[in-house]
Amino acid sequence: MKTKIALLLSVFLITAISCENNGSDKQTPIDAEPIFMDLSTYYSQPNLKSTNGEGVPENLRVLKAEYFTTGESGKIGRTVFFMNVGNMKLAAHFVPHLDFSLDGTTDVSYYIDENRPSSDLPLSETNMAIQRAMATWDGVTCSNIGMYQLPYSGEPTGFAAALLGFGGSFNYFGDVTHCGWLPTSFFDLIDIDGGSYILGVTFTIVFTDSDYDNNKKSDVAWREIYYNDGFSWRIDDHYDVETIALHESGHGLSQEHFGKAFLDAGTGKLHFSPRSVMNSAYSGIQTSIENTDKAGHCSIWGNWPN
Ligand SMILES: [Ca+2]
Ligand SMILES: [Ca+2]
Ligand SMILES: [Zn+2]
Repeated sequence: MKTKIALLLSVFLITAISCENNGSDKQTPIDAEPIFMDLSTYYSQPNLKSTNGEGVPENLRVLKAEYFTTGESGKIGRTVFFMNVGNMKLAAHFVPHLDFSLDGTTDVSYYIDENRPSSDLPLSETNMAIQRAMATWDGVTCSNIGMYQLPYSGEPTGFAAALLGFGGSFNYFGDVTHCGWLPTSFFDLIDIDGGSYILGVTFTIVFTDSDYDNNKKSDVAWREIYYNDGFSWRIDDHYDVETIALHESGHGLSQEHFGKAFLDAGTGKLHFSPRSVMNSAYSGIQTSIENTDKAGHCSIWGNWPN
C-alpha cells in the first residue's frame, strides 16, 4: 500500500514539475488592453479639408483602429479607441439596410487605392495579393456576403489619412477600402510607443447618429486599411503582402484579434495559441484561414443580410 501511494505521489510530482517547465520557464503570456486616444484636436483643426477639398461629414467619425505588429518586436497588435461611446457600442458591424449601405447593395464591396503603392513591389503584384486575400474570405462557405471589387477611380482615399494630414478623402469609396502604403510617421500617430513595429492597421469609420438595426453595435460606414511602407514587402516571403492583407481584411469584415500570445524568452519571438489569421502579430506566411477564423467569420456573417 505504501509503495502504491509513493508511486502515485511521484507520478503527481513529475507531472507537476513538467507542467511548470512548459508553463513558466520560457513562455510568458502577453496581454494587451485596448487603449484610448483622443482625436478631437484633429477634428477641431480650422479649415480641416481633404485633398479633394471636402470637410468631415457631421455624422462620421473614426471609432477605432486595430493594428498588427511584427512577431520579432515582442509587441502584439492592440485596439485603439478614438470615441467614448460606452461599452454597449464598442463593437461595430455593417448594417445590411440599403439606407446605410453606401454602395447601395447588401453585398460587401471593396476598393484598392493605387495612389499609394509600396516602395518594394509593383502595383500589379500587391493588387493581386490583396485580391487573393479578399477571395479567401469570400470563399468561406457559411455566409452569402457576395463580395465584389469596385473599379479604381484615380482619386485618393482615406478618412484617417485625411484627418491625420496624409492626404486622402472623407468620402466613401468601398465597404472595405485598401488605402495603400504610408510612411512609418503615419503609424507613429496611433501608438504612444511609435509605429515602427506596426505592419498594418484597419480603421473603423462609423455613423455617430444611428443604431439602425438596433443591435447595440455602432453602424459601420466603411473600414479602411493601411500598410506600413517602412517595412520590406514581399510576395511569398517576409513580410508577405497576402498574409497581412488577409489579416487586415478580417478586421475589415468585423473580426477582432483572436488567440493568446506568448513571448519566448529564448528566441524573443511571439507564439500564438491557437495560431490563426486573426492573431495580433505576424508569425510567418499564413494565406489560408484556420478553424477559429472561420468560426469568428461565420458567427458575424452567417445570417447576413438578415
Ligand atoms: Ca455594401
Ligand atoms: Ca447597429
Ligand atoms: Zn489586427
